[in-house]
Amino acid sequence: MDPNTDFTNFNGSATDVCKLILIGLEGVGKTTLLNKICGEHFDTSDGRAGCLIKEDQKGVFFVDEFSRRYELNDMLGINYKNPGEWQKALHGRSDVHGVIFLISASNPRDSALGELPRIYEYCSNLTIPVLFIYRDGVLRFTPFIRIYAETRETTIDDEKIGCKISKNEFVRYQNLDEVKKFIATTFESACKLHQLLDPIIICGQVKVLREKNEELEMKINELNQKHEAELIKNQESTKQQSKLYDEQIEKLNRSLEKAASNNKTMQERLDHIVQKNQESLFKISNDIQSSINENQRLRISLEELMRDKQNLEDKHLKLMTDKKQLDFDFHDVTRDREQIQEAKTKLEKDIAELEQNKQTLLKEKGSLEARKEHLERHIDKTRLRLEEQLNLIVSVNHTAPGGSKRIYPKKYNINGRWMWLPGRAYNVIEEFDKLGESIKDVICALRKDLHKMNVRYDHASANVMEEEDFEAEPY
Ligand SMILES: Nc1nc2c(ncn2[C@@H]2O[C@H](COP(=O)(O)OP(=O)(O)OP(=O)(O)O)[C@@H](O)[C@H]2O)c(=O)[nH]1
Ligand SMILES: [Mg+2]
Repeated sequence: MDPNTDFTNFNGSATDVCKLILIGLEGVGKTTLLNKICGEHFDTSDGRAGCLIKEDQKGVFFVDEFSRRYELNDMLGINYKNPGEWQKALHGRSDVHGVIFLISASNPRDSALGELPRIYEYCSNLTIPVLFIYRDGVLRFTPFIRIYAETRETTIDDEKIGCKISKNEFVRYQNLDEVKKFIATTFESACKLHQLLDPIIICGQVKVLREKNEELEMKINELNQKHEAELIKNQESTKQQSKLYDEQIEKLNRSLEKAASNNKTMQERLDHIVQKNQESLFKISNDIQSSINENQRLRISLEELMRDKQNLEDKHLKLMTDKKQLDFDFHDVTRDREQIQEAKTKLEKDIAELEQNKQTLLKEKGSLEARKEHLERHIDKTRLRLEEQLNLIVSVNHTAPGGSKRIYPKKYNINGRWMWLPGRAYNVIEEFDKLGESIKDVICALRKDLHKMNVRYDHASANVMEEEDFEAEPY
């Protein structure tokens, strides 16, 4: 990239752009110059036919040490057969800082272009700078710079004449940097022209304008003379006027003296009023002082009231907190009460049930006790009967020595004493013991039943003991 088209290094103000118009004959190389200077790639013509120009065809470049950016605006080539056409290009342009003419001074078409002197005259009348860049040859128009192009000779087929022709083809510019710097120097401090004037009108009217200018100067002289005469006249009338003013001033002084004496009287009255005012002011200030005192007192009592209010508010807040807590407690108590009520109802129901069970059990107990008593009585009876029979048997068979039967005594424990019994009696006793054992079993079973009933009754009423514990107890 050309360093002059790399704007990353540009240190000038972005808004400070110098707009330049590039004009010249068709095919003179305007677009080529713009492309090379600004690093653009707009279409160029082949030098014979006018190239169609894009709208707003322009490029920007800058030069080191120059703070501005330079904008080159390409223009449609001027057709030498069409004199005055170039003015269309310039007419109506605004925001332009300067004009660059690219000229091929050795081209015979330039001499045919009668416009060039007129353009030059037009430019001399412009307030913006103009620069002529000569592609080749030099004419008398200044300021100018020569630009040198490197070319090579090529042959091309010319379709019109149907044969090959040789042509100098453009390769590059040799002194492009020098040209750029020259452009930058020329337009360094150029100011904007807001509206380019119509060059034809300007050129044709220069003479007329000069004549008009002379006429105007003569008129100005006449007006000056007239003005001087009027000035003298005015001075005299001013003198008379000043005399009149003096008289009026004297009159005013007299009325001023009168006003001064009036003022004195007024001053006395004013003093009187001031004195009165001071008295009432003193009174008012006393009132104000007492009001201030009263106010002070009220403020103190207000502060006390505020403190009381604050205390009350604190208490109120505390009471509200307590109330809230009590509300919570009340809610809990109500809930507990309901639960207790429910439990109580359940317990009452259980008690009623237990009472019913108790009655049933008491009934069962009564009948079992009756049965037990009956059985005990029966046992006692049976035992007595058996003991009687035993005594009988013992008294019959326990005979003295020398009896007919031999009795084999056996030991038998009666009431803690060991006694000798005959064998038969022993068999009876064995039978008796067996009976006693079976009766004992029956009584034990009855006792167990009774005990169970007692336990069930106690458990149902007092809910203290478990049924299994009683079963484990020995009888
Ligand atoms: N020999 C030579 N040829 C040049 C030079 N500058 C441009 N050319 C050639 O002239 C031809 C026309 O160039 P352009 O840049 O299109 O000219 P232009 O003034 O823009 O033309 P229009 O837009 O038609 O008015 C091109 O073929 C360029 O290569 C130069 O300095 N010397
Ligand atoms: Mg062009």
